[in-house]
Amino acid sequence: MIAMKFWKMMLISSMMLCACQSVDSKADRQKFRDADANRDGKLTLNEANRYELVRVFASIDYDSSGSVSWSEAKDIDPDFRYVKFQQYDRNGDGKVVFNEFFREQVSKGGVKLRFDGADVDKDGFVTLKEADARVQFLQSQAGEVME
Ligand SMILES: [Ca+2]
Ligand SMILES: [Ca+2]
Ligand SMILES: [Ca+2]
Repeated sequence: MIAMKFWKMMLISSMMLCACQSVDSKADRQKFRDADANRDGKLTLNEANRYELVRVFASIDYDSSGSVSWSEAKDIDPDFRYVKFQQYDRNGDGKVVFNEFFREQVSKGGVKLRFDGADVDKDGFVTLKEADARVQFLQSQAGEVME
């Protein structure tokens, strides 16, 4: 198993605002539609957080039990501290359920930085057009890095 830093999962996960892994803009558009929960053609930070964090959570919850145990967290990041796990586990039952994970991540900003980066006109929404532009920008950056 690949050891990944717990908090880096956020950066690695492939959302349309990231596009680090994906160079398929069709797939990115599908992700945008999936993330747009109320189908109004634009994403709020809350929609972006929910969409991305559901995926991150699912990738940490290896046995698909609906919660992340201490051993699952430890598998992903051997350096992950128990005190941090306790921060996530608000009710102290030894399991981190999605709502606990979500609250903790959002309290740290969630995907806010990337969201703000994509929200070019700063109206609090990321439109498909803005998401497309962001993907193209990131692809051009990735191209430069590879040269
Ligand atoms: Ca689990
Ligand atoms: Ca718990
Ligand atoms: Ca906008």
